[in-house]
Amino acid sequence: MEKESHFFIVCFCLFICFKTIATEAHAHGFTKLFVFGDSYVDTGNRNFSARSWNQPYGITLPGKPAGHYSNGRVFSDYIASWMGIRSPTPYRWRKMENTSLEYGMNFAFGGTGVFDTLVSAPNMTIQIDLFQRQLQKKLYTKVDLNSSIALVSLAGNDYTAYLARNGTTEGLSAFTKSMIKQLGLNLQRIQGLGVRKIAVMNIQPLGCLPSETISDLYKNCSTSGNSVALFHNQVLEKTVEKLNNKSKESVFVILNMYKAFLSALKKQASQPGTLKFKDPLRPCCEAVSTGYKCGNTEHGKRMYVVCNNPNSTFFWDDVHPSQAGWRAVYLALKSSAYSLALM
Ligand SMILES: *[C@@H]1O[C@H](CO)[C@@H](O)[C@H](O)[C@H]1NC(C)=O
Ligand SMILES: *[C@@H]1O[C@H](CO)[C@@H](O)[C@H](O)[C@H]1NC(C)=O
Ligand SMILES: *[C@@H]1O[C@H](CO)[C@@H](O)[C@H](O)[C@H]1NC(C)=O
Ligand SMILES: *[C@@H]1O[C@H](CO)[C@@H](O)[C@H](O)[C@H]1NC(C)=O
Ligand SMILES: *[C@@H]1O[C@H](CO)[C@@H](O)[C@H](O)[C@H]1NC(C)=O
Ligand SMILES: *[C@@H]1O[C@H](CO)[C@@H](O)[C@H](O)[C@H]1NC(C)=O
Ligand SMILES: *[C@@H]1O[C@H](CO)[C@@H](O)[C@H](O)[C@H]1NC(C)=O
Ligand SMILES: CC(=O)N[C@H]1CO[C@H](CO)[C@@H](O)[C@@H]1O
Repeated sequence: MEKESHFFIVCFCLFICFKTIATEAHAHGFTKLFVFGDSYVDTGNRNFSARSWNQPYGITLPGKPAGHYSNGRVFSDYIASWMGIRSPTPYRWRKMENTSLEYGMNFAFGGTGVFDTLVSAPNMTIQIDLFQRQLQKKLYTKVDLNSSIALVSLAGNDYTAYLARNGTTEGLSAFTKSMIKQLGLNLQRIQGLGVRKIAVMNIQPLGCLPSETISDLYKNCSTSGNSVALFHNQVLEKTVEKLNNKSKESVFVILNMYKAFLSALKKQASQPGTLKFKDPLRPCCEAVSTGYKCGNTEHGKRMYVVCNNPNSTFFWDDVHPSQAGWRAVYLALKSSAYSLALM
């Protein structure tokens, strides 16, 4: 009972708050967005046991937890905004009253990967199955899909799971190759269903995540972490190039998150109108000690601390950018020549 009313209040807030993000109407000729991925793009598919539904997530927008792994918006919200549409409804809420399916659907689940990870939620294959089922129900037509974008954010949790299960980075390059091989097959499947453009996020500089830099008091990115990401991105680029060579027009576009993260982290105050993050690798929400994460409580006591102004940090928690961080990443991508290929 209590959970249910909480659910409706949250939905209503999301509806009001995330509605305001759409500014330009169908700015680039695309009308729908379908999202596959993890916490970087999930807008509420996980159940209430996930930390995205706990305090202090959502503290900036909508002011309470709303299933986003950030203090507010996540990356998919910004892509929807770029398209001039409302952020697509999460799969989990597709049957809610007042849920519009007009802008597409979000199939992303925080914690998931190309392969199965430490979180038992739908992997990429299952997410595409869910999408296919909506098409079988004729919720979206071929014409709809021909003016749609698919956004793909996966692989980060595959690495987390590999390291947790295996303990070392030995054999990691073989793992990268087999994972991207599967990712490539999945991308072809999305293409085969008729989606016009498929934007694939490459992997962020893993060595710069607060979970990696905490041991160094958030001073320097780890070069070994970043080289894993660089190798991943190299293999991904080749795979995507091959897929594009096979199709008549370039269906696949890589969004260079690696470059965009680094550029956003380096932003200087001298550039007017842009954000400057003072201690860029330090997250806003920090656990009080190892073994805890932002959002954890014990006997009702918070096991984390939150900074004074979440708008002033690039990272929100140990692995996720803040809303301000995502905005800076989005602006960096928008200004890079490569992302123009999406238009
Ligand atoms: C995805 O999940 C399904 C169901 O749990 C599982 O059968 C399948 O092997 C997984 N796919 C991959 C590529 O790991
Ligand atoms: C919530 O989701 C997690 C991960 O998918 C799952 O293990 C758990 O059983 C779910 N809990 C409820 C109450 O549905
Ligand atoms: C998709 O749209 C493009 C551009 O509007 C058009 O050239 C193409 O024929 C369409 N394809 C399908 C399958 O409708
Ligand atoms: C762990 O590393 C070993 C040695 O490189 C490799 O053979 C094995 O496949 C790895 N385990 C997993 C789960 O990938
Ligand atoms: C770490 O960062 C500090 C200050 O930013 C810098 O002086 C130092 O050279 C860096 N160390 C390494 C190993 O990169
Ligand atoms: C894709 O096609 C271009 C031009 O034909 C070619 O130079 C390139 O090697 C191809 N890439 C791959 C990965 O096959
Ligand atoms: C943080 O940013 C949001 C959105 O840009 C704004 O609405 C809010 O007032 C800001 N909060 C603070 C404390 O500056
Ligand atoms: C906020 C909002 O749009 N509410 C609408 C929900 O749906 C009912 C019935 O379809 C409308 O009457 C409300 O205006």
